[in-house]
Amino acid sequence: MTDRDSTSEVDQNEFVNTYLAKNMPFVARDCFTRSGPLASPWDLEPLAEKFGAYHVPVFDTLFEMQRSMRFSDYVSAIAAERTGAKPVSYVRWYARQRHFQMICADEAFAELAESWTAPSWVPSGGYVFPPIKENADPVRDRFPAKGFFVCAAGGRTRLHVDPWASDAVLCQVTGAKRFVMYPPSAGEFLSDGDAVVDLEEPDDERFPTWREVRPAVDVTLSPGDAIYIPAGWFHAAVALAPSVSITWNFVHEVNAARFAAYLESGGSTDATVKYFHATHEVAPAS
Ligand SMILES: O=C(O)CCC(=O)C(=O)O
Ligand SMILES: [Fe+2]
Repeated sequence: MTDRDSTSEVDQNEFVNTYLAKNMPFVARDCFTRSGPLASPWDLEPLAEKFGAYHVPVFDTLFEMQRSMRFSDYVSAIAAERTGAKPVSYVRWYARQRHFQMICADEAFAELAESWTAPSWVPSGGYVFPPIKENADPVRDRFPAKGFFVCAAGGRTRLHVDPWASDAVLCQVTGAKRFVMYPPSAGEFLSDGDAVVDLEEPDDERFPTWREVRPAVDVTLSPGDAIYIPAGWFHAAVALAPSVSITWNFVHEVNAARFAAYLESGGSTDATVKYFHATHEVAPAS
């Protein structure tokens, strides 16, 4: 990445043509606004006050849900962790992205709609997944894997590639987070086809060549920063302080062919793909 790839002076056209279309990562500093309960940079308490009674899903260091707990209990557990108690894992509180989903963050997102804005370089239309042609806004529209991610310092997401041949944006709201990315071409070193190496607890026997590649991106995100994660890129994150991020996935029409190939190779039966196709059906003309 060059310095140019680490500014916020990029408009939607440039983002689409220089980064999205070329599958190149992008870090933007101080590029979205927070207010209300999302504004206090090092503090989860205002969020816990507002949403403490909600049950939120708690995950391992990847996408395996372990249990649910009251958000207030989770925030208390994080506070205890600062004083050395047993570590708790990672809250991934997703908006609805499938028909059968026990816990949804939709109400919380609706209540926080005035508390943040998406970065201005985020396209306001032209999506094929979800199929929103214009006036798209990640603040109020549903997107696949749109969620609040909350964890203590040390909370992390292991190295992985996102599903749906989709891109992602992650906005860092609270606390610092280290973010590492490798290009798709590093896959033969990092993955055996089934699993991907865990950078913190590597299995050198199973992944003997993983040390032969270096991350193309290794950045610390601060509150107000955002990162674009292109499809197929391996990425991992670790919180350096108690952390809140907002993230979502999407496919823009410049990458429609790639998404069509994904659908053809079996993706059309995916529960999230089916959900977004069903919920965006255009009403018949009257
Ligand atoms: O911020 C993180 O923990 C990583 C987010 C991510 O990569 C994902 O949810 O797919
Ligand atoms: Fe991811």
